Amino acid sequence: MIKKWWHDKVAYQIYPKSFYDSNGDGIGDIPGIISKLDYLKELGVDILWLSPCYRSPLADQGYDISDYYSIDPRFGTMADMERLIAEAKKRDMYILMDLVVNHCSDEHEWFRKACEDPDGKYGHYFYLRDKKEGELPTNWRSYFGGPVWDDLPGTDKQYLHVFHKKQPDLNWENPELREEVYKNINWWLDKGLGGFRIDAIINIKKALPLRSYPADRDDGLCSMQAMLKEAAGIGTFLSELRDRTFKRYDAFTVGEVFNEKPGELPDFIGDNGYFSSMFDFNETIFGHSEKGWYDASPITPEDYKNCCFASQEKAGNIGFLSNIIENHDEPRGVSRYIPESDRCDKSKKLLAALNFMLRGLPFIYQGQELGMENLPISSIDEVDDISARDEYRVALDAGLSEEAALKALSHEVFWPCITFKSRDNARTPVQWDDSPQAGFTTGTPWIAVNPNYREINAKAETADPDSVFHYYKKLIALRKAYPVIVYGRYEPLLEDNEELFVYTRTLEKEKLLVVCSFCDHETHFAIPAEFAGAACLISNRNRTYTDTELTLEPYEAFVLYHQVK
Ligand code: TEU
Ligand code: CA
Repeated sequence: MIKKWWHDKVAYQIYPKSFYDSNGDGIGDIPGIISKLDYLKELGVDILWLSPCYRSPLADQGYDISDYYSIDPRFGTMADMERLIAEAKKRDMYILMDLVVNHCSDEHEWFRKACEDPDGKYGHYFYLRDKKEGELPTNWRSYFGGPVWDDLPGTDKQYLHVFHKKQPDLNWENPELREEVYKNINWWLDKGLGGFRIDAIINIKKALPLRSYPADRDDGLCSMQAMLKEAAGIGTFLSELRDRTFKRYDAFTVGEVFNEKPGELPDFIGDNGYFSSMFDFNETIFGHSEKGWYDASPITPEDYKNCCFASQEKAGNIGFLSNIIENHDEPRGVSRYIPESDRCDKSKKLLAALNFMLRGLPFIYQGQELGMENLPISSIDEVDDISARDEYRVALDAGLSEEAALKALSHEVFWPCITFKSRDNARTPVQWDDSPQAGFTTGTPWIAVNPNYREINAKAETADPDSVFHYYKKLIALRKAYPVIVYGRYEPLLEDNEELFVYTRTLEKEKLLVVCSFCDHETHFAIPAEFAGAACLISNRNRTYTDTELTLEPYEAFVLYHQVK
């Protein structure tokens, strides 16, 4: 593997709307991010990915862009963005923007012009088909529910949107559209961006000619997966994208790639891959059901371990996956992977350690470093997320009562998690201190603050050396100090053990042993002979590891290190 500048870095995702509000309008903004750069520097992160803050009607919270060249006034100005890039650079930090180019907003000028003249230049920027009474061009189901086709206003045509109807898909088959995309990317890279996180990218390649597939639910529609499985040739688009943009700047890119085809990993993240890295979603998609969220199976610690190990095997020495515990689309990891009765600083630290020591690039989602948790809700009316609201309706349509639907979407079946699987969970404001609205805003926040902010907040945790914050800080510092954490070969131990999550990392003479007791009771573990007397780099308990026969507490996690002589 060729060494890259970003290999030993740690990335941090900012969801601007909920990060920090500098002007009291209840919406987080770029000046707010700038004012917290020193906090992020203290934590030790290097790469900051900002979810979209371009001009947008915010129908999908900014993932619907109406102007790729401007900042939405709710988030600030272009001058603020330039200042953020410069202030980050001063602190040796890199800014990534979110590249959302599978679709734009229906309020983008391209789409407006396509409505005015569907047969003209801009009509070819989208997928348009003649409208036929009682028949859709294809029977695909949008990711957010319902058919992917809607009427193109003022015309006798329909347009394709695989996400929300305010997110029309861009036609990547059109070279003119691709040129527009490259021009915009380079314009941003010229401003000094470190790179991009690349949204929903697998969807840019459609199997042509567009056609219907067998229905998989009573609505007569089929999941997008049917078409995506058949779509070949995305590599032609992605290598052109890389060569015309990122590669020329040595930019860092991380792809949101859900289902690359078997054997394609080297093309995506190998030495000359389309992207620097791509997210590992193995744990987050576990238990997924084509019927809908209500039918998903919960994940056990053993499943979790198997998912992690499978990804480590898959990536091997090919490249770096980006490891996440949560993001803006997922529930908080500590609420999803740890039962409520066991959710505490110790178990939160275990989750952090087992992720950080894996091979790959660690990504922290804002507030994760504080151990932020899901938002309790009592009714669907409290949910903002369009995707969760749709999934709730899918559950009702499948015959569940309102109460059963809420429960089914809360994963209560297996673990007593009383929170709803909504994208809102991760989108509640960052908890800065114990003042009203968690210090996020002096006004009324756009989405409710989690009521637990009096206990869980940055002010308290930065002051407490035993906090989850300080544990993350230490994990980050270790990555910078020990190349074995970055480059070491991964090897699983005790694979069939349901309670222990154990693996080693090896880089020439350096060796790391990661031991996590992922269960709610005491366990026993014998330290392998070669690690006898090894140094403990980090632990979530105040004890030593000099004995070889150990009794571990529930959720105990530690990392041993030694150099072979
Ligand atoms: O998500 C892509 C995606 O595939 C989503 O369907 C994701 O699985 C779902 O949101 C989980 O609930 C990206 C962004 O991360 C998401 O926030 C956007 O809504 C979406 O693209 C459209 O741009
Ligand atoms: Ca604001």
